[in-house]
Amino acid sequence: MQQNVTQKIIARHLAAGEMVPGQEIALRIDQTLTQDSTGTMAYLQFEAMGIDRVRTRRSVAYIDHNTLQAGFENADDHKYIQTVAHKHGIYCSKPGNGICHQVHLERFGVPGWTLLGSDSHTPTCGGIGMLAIGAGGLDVAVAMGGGAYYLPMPKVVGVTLTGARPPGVAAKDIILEVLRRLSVKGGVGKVIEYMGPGVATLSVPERATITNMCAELGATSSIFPSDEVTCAFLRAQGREADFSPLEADAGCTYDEALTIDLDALEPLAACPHMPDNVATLAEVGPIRVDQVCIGSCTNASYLDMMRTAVILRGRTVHPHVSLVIAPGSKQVLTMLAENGALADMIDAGARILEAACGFCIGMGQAPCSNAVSVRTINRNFYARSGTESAQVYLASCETAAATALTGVLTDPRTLDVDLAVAMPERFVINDNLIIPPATDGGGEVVRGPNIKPFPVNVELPNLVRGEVLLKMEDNITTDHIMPSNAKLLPFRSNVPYLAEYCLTPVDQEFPARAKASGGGFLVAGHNYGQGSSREHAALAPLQLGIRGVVAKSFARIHQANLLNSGILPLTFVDEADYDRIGQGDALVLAHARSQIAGGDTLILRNDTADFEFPAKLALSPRLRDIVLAGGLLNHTRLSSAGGEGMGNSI
Ligand code: MIC
Ligand code: SF4
Repeated sequence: MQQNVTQKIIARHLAAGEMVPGQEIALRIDQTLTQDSTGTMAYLQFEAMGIDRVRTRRSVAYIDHNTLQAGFENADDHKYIQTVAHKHGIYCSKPGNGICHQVHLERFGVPGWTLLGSDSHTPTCGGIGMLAIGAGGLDVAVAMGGGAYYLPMPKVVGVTLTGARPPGVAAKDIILEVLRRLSVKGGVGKVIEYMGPGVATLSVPERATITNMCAELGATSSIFPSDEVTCAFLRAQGREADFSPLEADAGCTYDEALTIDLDALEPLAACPHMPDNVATLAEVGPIRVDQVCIGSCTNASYLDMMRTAVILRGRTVHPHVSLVIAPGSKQVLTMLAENGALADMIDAGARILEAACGFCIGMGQAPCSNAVSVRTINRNFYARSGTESAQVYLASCETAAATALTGVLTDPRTLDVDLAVAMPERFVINDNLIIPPATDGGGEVVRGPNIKPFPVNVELPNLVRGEVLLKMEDNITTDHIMPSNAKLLPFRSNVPYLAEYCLTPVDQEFPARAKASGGGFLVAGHNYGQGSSREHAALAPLQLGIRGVVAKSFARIHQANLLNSGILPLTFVDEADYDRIGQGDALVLAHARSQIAGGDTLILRNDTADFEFPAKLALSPRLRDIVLAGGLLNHTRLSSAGGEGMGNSI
């Protein structure tokens, strides 16, 4: 049977299940990646499994998110990650080496392989033809232990790219156009696969910009074929041996289709506060801009930086704009330093930051009150910049650089600059910040005082009862549920501390209310938990006693994280019931265990408003056992106590 690229990789890695969209499948995982802000938790969980060495083909621990080191906590976490990685067979990419997805693309990604990463933008490596999926830390820990990754078999959306982009129109504009058409929930349960003649016009890093932002579509992953362009990229990285071609079979089918005519595309921007709130620059107009930030795993490749430098060369940043630039990796930064582009940027007035996530995750560069900030990142969620009153627009490097010069949102095509930049024949290769694992069993794992035990749920009781502690609208992000900023990111290995800030962007009083009532339920609209893979967005509610979330729909990774924590993700059968539930109402799920064991539809009761309503909890038998056990860790323990090894997942 003819297969598309996604189906080919899945078929080669299928450990269980049938490739029928929506049905649970298990995938063998070749590579894993973690980053520091989700990694500490993933490695604590990996250690709890008692496995000596990772069983993947390659696992890499990156330190890139929090490199501010404003206190000992952060540096302690780095030390823990480096020592735990060394001991257990994991490569460690030290701070300064670059953003996980950029470095993985450059140095480790292999076409046709699977990659599971504890970061929602892991699909970046789809740009090199990998099936790369973001997941919670616990799922990645299981994969490091050799366990399969379970997920619903995705549908595959075929996106045909025709024509070629006009100069000044970037890969970022392609993915913004996809977001405009599909929305932030349009990709849920799907892999977005690109094809057509336009593919050959895109370099690997440009493809990676596009696959990176499938996270904003809510998609499971996104992928390009592996072709001549891929081969040239790997050759330039000194990794030609990792190349293999991978293309869709002629006549294969897709579950959905979309066509984008690149010739007709123009520069776009995502307006505050959602990545799918996309308009043309002409529609937004020349709004005054206070800050421009260029970088992140979406747009900090060599090409991105060179195009930025070409625009800035010989010019000066506008007096009322602060321009900051963070190259994506040490490789990129070295090359800019060697070819003089870094001097062009500095000369123009750019503030150069280290190769890390930085401002993208609110680690510094919070804009001034009421600022307009134009950023090349992937998320403009409310308050993510660190300034609640700021208005963040997402755009390409070309648009951002042009804007930095004029002080107003500017179409780069209006500047008289030749943007033709060639891909290098050979990248500068120096992996001296990547520490290989120990070959002799490793040394001591160093744990600083900031590392606190994480909450583990108890077996699901038969009567689940509690107050609706917060009622929320559509599209609540994990940045709402568990905010990340320079003050909170150092506490990613300290869930009790983080819980004090859980959902505070929605309601400051929530943590106190949850504690006072001993836990309860959350009620939400569509796409609850979109955004980051951080399982802290499940662990902090667990710490506060949340037993279930009743929502109109969930984002994929967050739903998996809730299940792994033993919190019930319940979906309204009749959305009208959402309107009949008020904050403060008492909800009851009676006979919870038998209801869950008995089927997909559960009956809940609103004791306060005196009515019953149905909610869906559609689970595979494996997930049902996990929920009944009170989460994946409990399930794993119970299964191993019963002599079945480390649970179904391993
Ligand atoms: C993000 O972009 O939100 C992050 C920070 O990279 C997260 C991971 C995290 O919260 O640590 C992600 O996208 O998964
Ligand atoms: Fe880092 Fe931002 Fe990319 Fe997340 S989205 S991995 S914070 S650069």
